[in-house]
Amino acid sequence: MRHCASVREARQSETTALAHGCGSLRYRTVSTAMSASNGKIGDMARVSDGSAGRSAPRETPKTVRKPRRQLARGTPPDDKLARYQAKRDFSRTPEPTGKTPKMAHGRQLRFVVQRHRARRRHYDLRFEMNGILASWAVPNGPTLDPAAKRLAVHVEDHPIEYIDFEGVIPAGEYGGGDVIVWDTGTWEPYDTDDPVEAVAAGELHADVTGQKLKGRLILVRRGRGREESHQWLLMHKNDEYAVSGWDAEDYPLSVLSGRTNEQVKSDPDRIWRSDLPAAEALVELRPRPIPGPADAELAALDDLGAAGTWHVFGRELRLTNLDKELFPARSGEGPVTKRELIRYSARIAPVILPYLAGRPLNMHRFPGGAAQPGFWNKQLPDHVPDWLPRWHNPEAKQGRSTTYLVVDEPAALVWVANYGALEWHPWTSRAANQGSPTYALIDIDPGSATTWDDVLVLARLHRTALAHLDVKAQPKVTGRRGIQIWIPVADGLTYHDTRIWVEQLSKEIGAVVPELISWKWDVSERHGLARLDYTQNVSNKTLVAPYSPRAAAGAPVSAPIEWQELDDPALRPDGFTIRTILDRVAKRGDLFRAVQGPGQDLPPLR
Ligand SMILES: [Mn+2]
Repeated sequence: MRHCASVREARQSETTALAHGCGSLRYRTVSTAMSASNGKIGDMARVSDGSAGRSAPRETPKTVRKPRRQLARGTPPDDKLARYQAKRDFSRTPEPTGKTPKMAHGRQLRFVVQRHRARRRHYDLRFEMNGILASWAVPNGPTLDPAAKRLAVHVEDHPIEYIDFEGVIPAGEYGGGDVIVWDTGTWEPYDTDDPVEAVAAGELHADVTGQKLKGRLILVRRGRGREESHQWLLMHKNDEYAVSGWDAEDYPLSVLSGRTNEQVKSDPDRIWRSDLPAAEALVELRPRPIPGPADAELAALDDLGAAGTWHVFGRELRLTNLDKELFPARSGEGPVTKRELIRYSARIAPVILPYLAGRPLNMHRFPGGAAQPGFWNKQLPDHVPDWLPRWHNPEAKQGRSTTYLVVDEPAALVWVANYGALEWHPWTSRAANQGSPTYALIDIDPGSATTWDDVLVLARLHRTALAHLDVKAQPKVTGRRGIQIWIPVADGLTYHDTRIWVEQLSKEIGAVVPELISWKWDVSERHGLARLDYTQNVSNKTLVAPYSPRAAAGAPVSAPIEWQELDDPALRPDGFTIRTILDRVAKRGDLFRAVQGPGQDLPPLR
């Protein structure tokens, strides 16, 4: 075992210096690791200093040279940025347009801090400059504490594609471990127009505007004149943003997802293949989250009169009756207006879209508000905006709905809210494969005599059974009186398969508590008992989407819960509303995300 004394080794990579505690890994420089990967990440290294020789294995640590202004060869960073931006285009979210001279392509420069757990936990502080990410690994994390001096190991420049990476790097690859975006925002170099030069000279002052970090960070290479040194100190100026004793470990959640490293590790959205070229390294395991509406867009909605045109998510929507009270008040609260519903639809869109995209939507409309009777609207009318995504059902029978709305983009959900659809019911199957459900549905449907405690008993029995069967499933309260459980199922199962399986499970559970359950179809024959409604597992039958409002006083929502919340005496089936659920999502993430995960074969029940 060698020690970490040499700068060379500290410099090799974050993997060796930090993740592997400097001793256990065979000698392996970043550049050899990169060149071993087809030399293609070497492109990134070349970009970092404009030198052509960087893709070759290096025996010595990076010598900091004065960078060339022109890149001799390799992929120009402009192209990389363009590719990156092209990848983001689908979200239709306009980028902020800064006007300062220190911008990349009309944008302000970005920075990111990634909390990275490899062999050892550390924080990677990265500043966008000259098309790459200049990077430091900070074992104890950046701080707002003006008295603190943090060791910051200057590591290889990273490709710009990495700037919003959150996920897992496979074990055995460079940086293997889990990564969250711990903080991100914009930055400006202070007292220089040439941050690359400042880094080369060993001192960078950066004014950062992140969600956690604010104010001026100061990075200084240790030992002036020792250009070989990769050990820097990171400090925070004693400015208006300084906070004594501030510790990064007290703020462990991702600013992207609200998740911890542990949560990301156990259920990642993305993988970064360090062994592939930067442009190919990102492997999306789930659809990429869509950015929510900008503050300015929300303010514009607030500023509209009773009707008007709202520009949001890159679309133009004609909104009407914005001050109409759609949901009666709950005690102690005001009624919920249509404007508030529309605002909610825009803000929840990034969270709910994975459950709606690609699926025909049955809309439960209440144009007169939740206090009036509603009706189902499946057929999309002809007079709607051309851009609304839709699906024509090739198997529609005579006289049935032929054209369905498909909420493939967030603006479509805003349209739905403006259309008076208070409840959103996506199909269990995707339009592209309408015979194959992606979920099996369990619907604990309380009768008039069923108490909330009875519902909880039934839900806990399902929890026990599903855990015993090793079937991954997620519960949600309905926003009315019940609980539903969604089970992601493997491709190729039919509605017949899911219906039979859920029926068998329901019958087994019902046999444990026969006093709570009726199997009668007719409500009048159920004597107020609950029903376990496996018949929802059929084409064009739907359950309300997670996060959908319900047409009831106070605008309750169908809220995903964790299994252990079934034991929480404070849990209520309609306890979350469009006024409270966004805070819950911000704090705890999307608790229904397991349903988006890989489907399962349903095990035999007997
Ligand atoms: Mn790292």
